[in-house]
Parts: sequence; C-alpha cells; structure tokens
Amino acid sequence: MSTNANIVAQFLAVAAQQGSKPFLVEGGELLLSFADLDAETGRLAARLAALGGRPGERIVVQVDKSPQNVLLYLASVRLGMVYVPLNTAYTAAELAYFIGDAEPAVVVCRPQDAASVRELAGSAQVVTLSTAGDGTLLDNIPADPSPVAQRSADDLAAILYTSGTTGRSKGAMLSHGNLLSNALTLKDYWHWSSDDVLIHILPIYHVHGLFVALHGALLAGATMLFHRGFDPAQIIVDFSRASVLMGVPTHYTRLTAMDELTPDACGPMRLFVSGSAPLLADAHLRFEEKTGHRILERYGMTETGMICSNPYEGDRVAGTVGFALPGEEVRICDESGEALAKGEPGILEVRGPNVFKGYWRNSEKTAEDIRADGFFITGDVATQDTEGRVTLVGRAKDLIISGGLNIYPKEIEEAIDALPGIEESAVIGLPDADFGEAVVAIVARRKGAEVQEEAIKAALQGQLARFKQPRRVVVVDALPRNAMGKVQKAALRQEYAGLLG
Ligand code: MCA
Ligand code: AMP
Repeated sequence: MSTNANIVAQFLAVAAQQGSKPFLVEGGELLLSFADLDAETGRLAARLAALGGRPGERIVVQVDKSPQNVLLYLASVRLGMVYVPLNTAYTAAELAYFIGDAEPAVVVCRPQDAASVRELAGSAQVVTLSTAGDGTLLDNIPADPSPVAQRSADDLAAILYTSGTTGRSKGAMLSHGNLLSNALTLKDYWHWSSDDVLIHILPIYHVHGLFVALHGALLAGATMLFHRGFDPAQIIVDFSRASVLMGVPTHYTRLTAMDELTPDACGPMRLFVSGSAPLLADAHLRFEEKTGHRILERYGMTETGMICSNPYEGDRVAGTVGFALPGEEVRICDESGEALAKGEPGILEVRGPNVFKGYWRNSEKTAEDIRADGFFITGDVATQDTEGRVTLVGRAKDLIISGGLNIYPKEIEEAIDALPGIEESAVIGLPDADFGEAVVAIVARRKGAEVQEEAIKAALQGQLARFKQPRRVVVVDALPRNAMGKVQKAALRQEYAGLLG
C-alpha cells in the first residue's frame, strides 16, 4: 500500500517521538500528553464509526472550545470523515442552511441545542460532546481504536464555510494534501521546534485556530497552553512559560492596553503572529514599544491557508504581509487575469499545493474563482514591490472584517431588505478601535413607511449571528448612487465615519 496521506498519520508520527511530553495543558493541568493522542483519537474514531461515520462523509460540529473538541477533530479526520466546524455564534437558521448543504452523517452540537438540531438534521446522527448526560459522544467509547484511515492527498479532510458575496456561505473543500503542505511550510518558515510552547487562544472553528495554530503545534511536537476564551491578563502570565502566540489584531490591541505588558513579562516568548485582519502600523509599533518584540504579520484565506508571511529573520515591515510562502506563487493581476507591472495595485492571485479543491457542490463558483491555470482569485487588492514584498491595499470583494471574523454585507442586506417597509439597504464597515471594523446598516425606507432602528435590530436577532448584527442602523430616504446606478458605499463610509464616536 502507498504511504498514507491522512494528515493525522503525520501528527501521530511526530507524537510517537515525544513520549509522555505534555501536548495540551489547561489552567496548569496536564490534560493530554503526546503519548495519549493515538489511543484517544483512535477510540473516539471507533465511536464515530459505530455511530455510522464513514470515510468521505461529513461531520458537522458546532461546540464550545474544549480539549474534547480537539480530539473530536483529530478523530474525525483519522476516520477519513470530512470535518465541518461551525462558529458557535451561528443561529439555528444559519445552522439549518449548513446542515442542508453539507448533508452530514453526524452532527455534534451543544447540549442546549440538541433538541432543535435533531429537528433539522434529517437522518444524521445528532450527539453532544458533554462529559455527562444523554446522547453524548463521550459515552460508550469502544476499547479498540479505529486505525488511521488510508487517504490520498486529494481526499477531503475538511469543509470550511466562508460567507459569500452572493449572500450564502460556500463550503471550501480542503484536502489532506492542502492542509499538510501549508502546515509543513509554516513549520519551517516560522522555525517551529519541539521546544516551543504555543499559547492557543483562537477559536477552533476557523483556519487560524484550527489549522495554523493547532497543526503547527502538532507537527512540531510542541506543547499547547489551551485557553477557551481570551483573558489578556491570563495570557500575559502564560508568557513566562511559552514561546509562541497567534492572534488577530484585536488580541494585540487588547494586550497592548494592559499595564502588565512589559519586556520582562514576555519571558521566553520568541514569536507573536498576527493575521486574519489588517494590523494597523500604529498597533504594530505600540506593541513593539511595550515589549521589544516585532509582531510577525501574515496573510491567508480559508480557501488557501496561509499565502504570505513576513520573514522570521529579516525585516518585518508594519503594514505589509511579507512574501509569498515557499512553494506558492503569487501574482497581482487586473480583472481579466493579466499580470500587472510591479508596484501597481491589482487583485492578488495565488497558486500552489495549498489552494483548495473548490466549493462544495458549487462548480460554477469554483470555475469563477479558480482560473484554468490553477490560480485562485483572492479578491484582495494588493501591490508587490520588486523584491516580492506584498502590501494589501484594499478589497475587490465587499467584505467587513470585525475582530478577525469575516462578514459579507450582502447576507445582512438581504435579511434587512426582506423586512417590511424597507426599500433597500447598504451595509458598511466603519472604523472601530477594538474590532478594527464594526457593522453599520444604512437603510432606505419605502415612501411613507415607519421604520425604526431598534425594530430592525430586533428583527435580525434570531436570523444572524451576533457578530454580524449591525451595531447601528441609520434610516434614510434614499441611498446615494453613481451614474451606473450602483450604491456608493465609499461615500456612505465617508459620510458616517464619525457615527460610532
Ligand atoms: C465578539 N463579538 C463580536 C466579535 N466577537 N462582535 C463583532 N466582531 C467580533 N469579532 C460580540 C459578541 O457577540 C458580544 O456581543 C460582544 O462582542 C462580546 O463578546 P465576547 O464573546 O465577550 O467577545 P470576546 O470574547 O472578547 O471576542 C473577541 C475576540 C473574538 C476574542 C476578538 O471575536 C475572536 O476570537 N476573534 C477571532 C476570530 C478568528 O479566529 N478569526 C480567524 C478567521 P453582545 O455583548 O452584544 O452580545 S480565519 C481567517 O480569517 C483567515 C483564514 C486568516 O487569515 O486567518
Ligand atoms: P476568510 O474569508 O475568513 O478566509 O478571511 C480571509 C480574508 O481575511 C482575506 O481575503 C483578507 O481579506 C483577510 N486577511 C487575512 N489576513 C489578513 C492580513 N494580515 N491583513 C489584512 N487582511 C487579512
């Protein structure tokens, strides 16, 4: 048999060399050692198999962050299932769409959601991850582990939903080969070693926390200090016994605001990585002034994993995202895919073993976004200098990034436009000191209609995840349009720049 491309086989090979060294530590307590990983994931995989899970079938997971969740992810992929993690902020209405689209064999949810999820899960098995209670996956775990399923590099390991410009999320299909290539590249590029200790603060339902951070620790054989939420004071305490932190800009601005953050408090820390949203040059500078450390900013996407990174050694330039990672090609193009001259702004396209296999059951959108020559059109507007250094200068896609979470205005506009008395709406991102950008809706009412801000906000409550709900709703008579009839969002952003104070 050819070698097994299942990414879990790689993780277990590394784990086998670490003996009983701690893998996951929470609140000072050792919860998993590397020696535990094979048996724990094997037995949980056997439990999933007993539930009807099979290679290639999807497992949808919407649970709070926990060590069991880490094991569930690894067990699913070990069994050859396709892991579909969902943000816990998604509402039942959003969840119904994901389950309908992914058609999972198994759904794992929070105990409080189990009854409602059962109603919309069709023939899928619905279980929880609670440590006690009915219908938990953690009961009846078989004594014998399932073997690591044989997978090829092109087989799917995960589908991650990413909101779409069409208003509906699309599932990005990520293969074992996609995930492994990106993780191996980052391991070398960021100098991971088994001496590292990662402070894990990110959610494990998005690429940043699930792949970039977790895979990094697993491939390096590094210990992870596991945090379920983000408490800056606690993180600074952990700096004295750790070496790597990964976060979004909001994490770094909140850390910088702490008096406890000093060069001494950073102890053996060697690497602070930021990504998912732009890190303002000023935030970069202030962190360096307080700590003596230069944050390493990198850039990526759900569809591609990491694309560019500032160098580990050499200049980490604030406001830039560095160079294309080894093994990946980046080009800056016009809309037709023609490469532009160095220094000219255009849309960044990327090709490499990290680029996803397409959108789940959406070949039309896949064909739109991946060119015949294999380049993926990111929709990010960038420049590249003669040395190859990339600076993101804007977005061709209508996207808001709030606290590292992506929000597509179209989805919110559709929900608002469906409300009574509304003619149309424009959802924009306005500067926010904590989250980078905050969601604001400018709503045009129908002639003679009574429309109130609070009523619109209330109507969106059950429909959209909290982080997508507009912070403010401004009701107007009409939206500004250009000669082509297109709503002028740039003009709205300017007009309402001071709205949030
Ligand atoms: C929480 N809230 C938010 C956000 N987070 N509102 C807007 N944007 C957000 N990001 C709201 C809650 O609904 C709540 O509202 C209030 O803020 C406080 O919630 P809480 O849970 O206490 O917030 P927090 O724990 O302080 O969370 C802030 C956070 C979190 C730690 C920055 O948002 C976070 O973990 N962000 C990281 C997301 C991430 O992993 N992104 C990577 C995507 P109310 O009080 O009104 O109910 S992967 C990606 O983008 C690509 C591939 C890449 O390059 O990495
Ligand atoms: P997602 O759709 O969640 O995969 O998020 C990917 C998007 O996040 C990219 O297309 C960028 O617009 C944005 N992004 C990721 N990293 C950075 C960064 N370092 N600076 C600016 N934007 C970023």
